[in-house]
Parts: sequence; structure tokens; C-alpha cells
Amino acid sequence: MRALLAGFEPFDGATVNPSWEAVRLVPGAHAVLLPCVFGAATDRLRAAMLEHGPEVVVCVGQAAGRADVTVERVAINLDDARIPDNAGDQPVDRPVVPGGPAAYFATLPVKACVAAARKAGVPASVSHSAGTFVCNHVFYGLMHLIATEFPQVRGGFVHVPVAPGQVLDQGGPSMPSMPSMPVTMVAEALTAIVTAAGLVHDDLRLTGGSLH
Ligand code: PCA
Repeated sequence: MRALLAGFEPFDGATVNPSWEAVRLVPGAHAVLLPCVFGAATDRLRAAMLEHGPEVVVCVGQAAGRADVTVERVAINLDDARIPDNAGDQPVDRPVVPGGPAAYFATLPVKACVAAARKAGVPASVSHSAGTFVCNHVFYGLMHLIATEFPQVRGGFVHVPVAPGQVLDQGGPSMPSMPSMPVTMVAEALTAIVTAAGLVHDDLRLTGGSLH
């Protein structure tokens, strides 16, 4: 199975992005580095899809504050940036694709992907919001590319916690730092997720919803 994994460059003043560090460690998949820039990131992803002809595409981004690996279920047609992207663009209430559908669902078997990550020993769950920044933008862009140009591809998005090295200077003896996860562990989850995405065609009927 040909798999393409995408990770992001650092953003918001950081020097590393665990999404890129982790995707590079996944064996047997192509890894592409995306700029954290609205528009340009999707262009880079499309070029990599044309170059590698993948059957499965999993884009990966950092979600600071999340405690586990989250498989995103839905991408929305909305850019609303709380911080500028790496090119200084800070869109407010702009569609990703003017005239596009309000949302797309991932075509990965999201619950089977979560189950596979957990079986590999990595805490994981389903998420129902990829936010409204560059990650959601790329996720929506990917699903729109699949809907319009690459119908044979299965695709989705995974958000990952920050790496421990990113939080060592946070908090203190009585103030905890935010949750973190080693990038080797994130890579193990991604490996399991890509494998499940290639093998499972009917998703598992497991509870994966949330109350809020
Ligand atoms: N996380 C950001 C953009 C790049 C990344 O790694 C996000 O969640 O939108």
C-alpha cells in the first residue's frame, strides 16, 4: 500500500514541530513537509500526491494541550486564525474553498485507526474538531482534492501532542506543564494508523462520540 504522510514546519515561534519529527520515523511511507501557510500548504500536498500516487494520505499536525493522539473526523470549510500563519496571513471567517460544502468527513476508518493506535500501546481517541487554523485548512483541502481529483485516495488528519522537550521549561514544582508525548511513540501510533487505513474498509462499530 502506498502511503503519503504530511507533517508541518514549526509555527508560532517554536523551533520544532512533533508532527514532522514523527512522520519521518514511519517506515515504508513517503513523508512531505508542509509550510504552516494557508494555501501554500495545500499546494505542496497536492504536488506530493501527484508525485507519489498514494492510496492513503494522512496529514499530521501539532495540537498543543491535547493529551493523546487524536484522529480527526471532520474538516470544516472555514479559516479563522487566532494567530498569523508563517507568511503573516491571519484570515477571519474565510472559506477554505469558496462555494465548497460546509464540511467533509475523513475517509479513513477513524475508529479502527484509534483502536490500532491503542493496540500499539499509544493513547488515542477520535476528535470532532481540527480547529480553524492551518491544520483544518489542509484537512479540508485534502478532502476536497479527494472529492474532486483523487477519488481513489483514502485520507484524513491526525493531531498529536507536543514533544516533552517543548514543555520542559514550562510550569514548576507546583505547576504542571501541558501534556506531551515522545515523537517515537507518536510515530508508532501513525504506523498503526496507516496500516489500519490500508486494511480496514468498513469501520469498526465502536462508540467514539463525545458529549460536548
Ligand atoms: N498545527 C497547527 C498548524 C500546524 C500544526 O502543526 C494547527 O493545528 O492548525
